Amino acid sequence: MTTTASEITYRLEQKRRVQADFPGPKSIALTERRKAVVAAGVASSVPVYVADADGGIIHDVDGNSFIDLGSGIAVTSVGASDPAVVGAVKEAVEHFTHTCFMITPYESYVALAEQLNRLTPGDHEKRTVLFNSGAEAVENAIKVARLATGRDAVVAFDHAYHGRTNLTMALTAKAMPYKAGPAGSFGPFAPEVYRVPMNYPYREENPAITGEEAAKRAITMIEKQIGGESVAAIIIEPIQGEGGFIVPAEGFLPALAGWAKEKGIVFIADEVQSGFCRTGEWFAVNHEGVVPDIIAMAKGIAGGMPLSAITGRADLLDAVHPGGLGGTYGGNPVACAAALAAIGSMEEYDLAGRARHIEELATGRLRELQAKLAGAGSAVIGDIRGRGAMLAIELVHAGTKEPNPELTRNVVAACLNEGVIILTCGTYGNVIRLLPPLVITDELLIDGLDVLARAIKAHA
Ligand code: PLZ
Repeated sequence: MTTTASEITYRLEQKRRVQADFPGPKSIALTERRKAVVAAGVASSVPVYVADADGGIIHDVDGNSFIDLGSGIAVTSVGASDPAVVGAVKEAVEHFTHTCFMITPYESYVALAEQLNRLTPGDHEKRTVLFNSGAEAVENAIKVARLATGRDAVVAFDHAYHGRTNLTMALTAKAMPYKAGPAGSFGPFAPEVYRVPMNYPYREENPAITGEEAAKRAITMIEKQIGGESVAAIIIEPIQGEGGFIVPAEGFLPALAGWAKEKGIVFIADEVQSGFCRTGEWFAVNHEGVVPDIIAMAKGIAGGMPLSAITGRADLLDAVHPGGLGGTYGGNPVACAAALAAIGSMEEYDLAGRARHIEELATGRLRELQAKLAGAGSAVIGDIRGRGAMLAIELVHAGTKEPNPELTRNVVAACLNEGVIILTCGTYGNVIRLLPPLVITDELLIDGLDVLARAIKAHA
């Protein structure tokens, strides 16, 4: 099994190097240009502009190099310029950039559907449809579930994130910034969306609640407030992403999926963030042997090229009439070629194994830090959780469970100053998330984690 990235070759030197005064002049000039033309609603968390990226490193236009612990939000699992992906893209683009699969189809779409049907959990007959973004995949999973069941209601969870389009905003739990802001709301939102409690072990009122009990709590609410026979779909992120890398207790997902099956409800796993080796398995549901009826995928699927997919039970997907699903760009041939190559790299380098190695390496250090801080009377690390290379640290006010978003912001800023890009998440804005490219070297990861540890100690 591959547990080091030593077989992977890198184009850029895998080293962090930042000047004291970044952003440099080129990035500052680009920020000025941008202000005049790009809408303010699109914000960037790092004030530098990218020139190049490879492995675990991002170079900016002024010659700084940063350790990437975010992968462009869990996208560049195989790196941002994996030679196999780059080669496949070049090869594809020299032949045709687009023809539209709904008009003149091509092989790479079919080949990718074969791969996704093979890799997704379950050995039942499956069908796949390709799209462009995570939100589009989620929307289409719900379209299919509603048409196939003839039911309207869709159940989503507390802390859920499913996208920024109208239906996916409705499915998303957090108002600011996704659904509303100081200037108003993006609503009205899509109807027939219901929200039930998630199992958030760290923040459960009864910390002893089991996964089964937490599932029962959600199921009872669905039965009382909607009625099981009115529900088309239950959609859930097996590990919640934007909501805080929340891993439900063992038994929660299987109990929900089992009940959905009994009631003829389509169980949709939104694996947009957790899929494609990120959690140490091809999909996060695999950790508990859960087989979703439909699985929504994007992000890590195509080495950075925009592509998303739904794969699910053939009887559900084929219930939709010809012409009922599609889109101009869905399954673009260049993106399909990239996905086939990215999947090839994941297999060749055993990136699921690599994700498990990252978990081992990182959680050991983080737990040590947690204990050290607690011993010194500043227990600000409330929780360390996650699977594989989808790991989180929940920061609190010392000795309490009160969220500490200020500390979180300070730590992220301190890391950036040292040349380490770290993302946050969480309903309360107090979760540091680690999503390194799976091809990151141990040395670079350790360097990044050391910077993070120093930042937490300094600001705790
Ligand atoms: N489902 C589980 O994580 C995207 C978005 C961040 P798109 N998450 C990052 C932001 O501020 O926009 C995501 C996800 C899950 C769906 C989506 C949506 O995927 O490709 O961004 O549409």
